[in-house]
Amino acid sequence: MTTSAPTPTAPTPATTSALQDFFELDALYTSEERLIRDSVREFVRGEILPEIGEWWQEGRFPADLPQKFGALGMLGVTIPEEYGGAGASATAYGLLNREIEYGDSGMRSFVSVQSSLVMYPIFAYGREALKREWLPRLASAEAIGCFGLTEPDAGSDPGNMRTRCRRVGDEWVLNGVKRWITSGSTAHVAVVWARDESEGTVRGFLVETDAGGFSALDIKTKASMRASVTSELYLDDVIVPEASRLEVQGLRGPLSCLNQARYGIAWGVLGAGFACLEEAAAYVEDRPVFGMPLAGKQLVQASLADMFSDLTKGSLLAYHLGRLKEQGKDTPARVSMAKRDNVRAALRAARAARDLLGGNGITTEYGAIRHMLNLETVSTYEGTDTVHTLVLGREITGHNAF
Ligand code: TGC
Ligand code: FAD
Repeated sequence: MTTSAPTPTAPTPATTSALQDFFELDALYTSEERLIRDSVREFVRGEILPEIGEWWQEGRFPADLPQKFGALGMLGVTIPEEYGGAGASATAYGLLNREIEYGDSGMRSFVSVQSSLVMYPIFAYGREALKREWLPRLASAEAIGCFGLTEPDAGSDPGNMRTRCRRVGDEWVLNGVKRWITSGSTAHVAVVWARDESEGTVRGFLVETDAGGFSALDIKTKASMRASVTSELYLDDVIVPEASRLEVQGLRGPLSCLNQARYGIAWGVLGAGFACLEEAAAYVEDRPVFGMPLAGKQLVQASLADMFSDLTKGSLLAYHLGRLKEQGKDTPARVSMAKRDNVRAALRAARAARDLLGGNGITTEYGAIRHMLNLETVSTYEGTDTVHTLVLGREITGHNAF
């Protein structure tokens, strides 16, 4: 009897995990990283996907979601266990973001802000008592946080902020307006960045939102990120104790927080992109056109192939950046490249999927247009596409072209 090479199996449509893991990254994750990913995946499939179209149409972020995220251990996953976090790796945080954004970018926004923009600065720059008081409550979502950097006239250029702080004895007085603040009106605490009136430097504060003179108003006219709370914050002679001042000075403070959140976004958007690719691949298989499934048409396959390649390359980039981050090598320019290019890849995938779904693609019964519109925000926040392009330009040339 002669032996022969194994017969190749007939081509079948790729399964979910095959599409998302074409280069076998799965084998490189630790068992803890896989566990975190799988538990978030199950939660998103069971609790987010069946409802998200309706929440998005209604412009609603359900009030009980934060506690569910907290109970699952999704908030502040990289913060040490003694402060209520899971002490998990940067890669675990990335995978978590990818899974939650498979559901919706607004859900990931909540997690990003709570973890990277509120818990991280408290952990990195807060005094011990502040960490002990707030981090466990933020991890369980007993307390919700927001991050106030952007202002009506200072977005890409936060150095132009108008919000001011003034020291009076053992307290600080804050005045100003912050705009486009995720979770603003639902937050119990706000990380607020303000310029010191006497020293000129930028300082950060943890402001309790029930303090006198603090108020928040939601922005209701969004055609993007509809299942996410976005607010304007008003600070009118708000008094903050010195103990709630973060121990960092200059723009380095807020920008170091953005470096954490942008890293998470570089992973997160892959979830939205893969959701679009999978939806489009399933749809074209079932959709008859000119006597055959759309899936049999060359131009349709070309569109799917571009999405697949873009998202796979983005996955390799995110994975490698995660391992670099675990060694402290997540330089701002590396993070800028990953944020910019992975958002571009996800947006291209969402637009292509929207197109392949034809008329059905404009309804929220499918995910493509919701992801596409959400990703327009993701392209703008945490540094616009242009800001990250100029960061990379500066890295190459040494010239600051902002
Ligand atoms: P520049 O002179 O370059 O830097 C000032 C200081 O900051 C340091 N630095 C960073 N540190 C850590 N991470 C980064 N990514 C950093 N980028 C800069 C820098 O080393 C320097 O430190 P030092 O100690 O020498 O003083 O500052 P610049 O004024 O020229 O501005 C540079 C620019 C344009 C890149 C920066 O302003 C910028 O990133 N602008 C975009 C602003 C932005 O991204 N805003 C986001 C607001 S938050 C948000 O969108 C949340 S969305 C939440 C959600 O729902 O998910
Ligand atoms: P601008 O800075 O005015 O930019 C307008 C245009 O000019 C853009 O195309 C930009 O790329 C371009 N541009 C800017 N500079 C240059 C240049 N030098 N050369 C060429 N072109 C340039 N902020 C927070 O602080 N906390 C939050 O929680 C938060 N959440 C958000 C949630 C949502 C839904 C949105 C939409 C925004 C959120 N933001 C938040 C604000 C976000 O970070 C800003 O919108 C973003 O940084 C851009 O600022 P801007 O809107 O003022 O636009």
